[in-house]
Amino acid sequence: MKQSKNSLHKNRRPIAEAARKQSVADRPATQDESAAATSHRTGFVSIAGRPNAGKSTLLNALVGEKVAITAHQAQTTRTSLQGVLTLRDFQIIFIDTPGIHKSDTLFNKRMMDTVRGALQDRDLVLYLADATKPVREEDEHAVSALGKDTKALLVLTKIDRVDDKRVLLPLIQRYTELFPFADAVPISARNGDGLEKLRSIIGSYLPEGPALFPADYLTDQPMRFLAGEIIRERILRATRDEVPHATAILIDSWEETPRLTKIAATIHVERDGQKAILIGNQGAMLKKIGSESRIEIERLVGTKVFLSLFVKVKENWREDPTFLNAVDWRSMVGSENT
Ligand SMILES: Nc1nc2c(ncn2[C@@H]2O[C@H](COP(=O)(O)OP(=O)(O)OP(=O)(O)O)[C@@H](O)[C@H]2O)c(=O)[nH]1
Ligand SMILES: [Mg+2]
Repeated sequence: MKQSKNSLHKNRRPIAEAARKQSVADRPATQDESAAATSHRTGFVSIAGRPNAGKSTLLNALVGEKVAITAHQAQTTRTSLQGVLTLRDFQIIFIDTPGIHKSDTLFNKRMMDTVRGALQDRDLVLYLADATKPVREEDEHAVSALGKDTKALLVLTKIDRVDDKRVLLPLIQRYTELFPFADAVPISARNGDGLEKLRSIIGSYLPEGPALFPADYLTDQPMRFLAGEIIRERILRATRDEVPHATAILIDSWEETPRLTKIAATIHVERDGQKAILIGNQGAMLKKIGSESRIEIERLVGTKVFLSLFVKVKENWREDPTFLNAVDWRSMVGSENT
């Protein structure tokens, strides 16, 4: 990473500023830019794999900023999201995706639809597999999500936890029997091993073309989404078992003034017991989640933040099409009937 561990800024500019530039980014390149771009490469690269493989951690390491939340629980990422890496000779638009698993709830089925969409029409797919784990049936199932015409690299993750590197070759061979991967790269997003090599291999697969986004553009995620995800990450880290999976955050209101951002959000859970856990003894848990989230959101938006959190039980929301349809997962906003 180029900057400090807690950095939420690119070139010392808040993500907020970069995100607001989105409309500028959508403009077509001018003739001058196109002419100057003969050796420049730009492409879309999706990051896929089983839950917990290290996809979001790799995305953050590749772009050098935290654009996606991560956690030791499976199924942390719930929708596809962008992280853009701009270097002198190329721009890579990475798309992080939810982990591929056999979906049980309606909510999970929709997550898998998102993955399928994110794997189509890409210049390259990085298929991530945890190098500390043997290949199982779930891995075969996940690899089968790659379309037969997909150009994909196998990325073996977490090699900082593999003492005997001789296990990597048989793993690569096994995965290559499942899919004709164009190349295989062992990496550790934690200590940076293999990332430089990965970046340059990715670069070689990108088509020539001008940059699509300004150099400081980082992500397509709206502020509300980023704030909602920060709250969810705090919950993922503070709770266990079913609570993280049963949690959905919706931003109820967002008021900005130059020095203060007032945010109200509702944490939906499925049962009374989960609500009690989230509120905690005399409200201690909710207070902790609220204050930790507020500090991180303040870094994100660049103003003081006043954050109000509410907890609400919405029974079985993961199976409830009305609730799922009413929520826009990209902006974390629900309609009245949520
Ligand atoms: N030791 C080590 N741990 C890692 C590495 N990369 C990721 N992890 C850990 O693996 C866990 C899962 O990481 P994520 O990046 O959230 O995994 P993911 O594939 O995005 O997971 P989902 O969003 O649930 O599909 C976290 O606890 C990370 O800290 C790595 O290179 N080394
Ligand atoms: Mg993830």
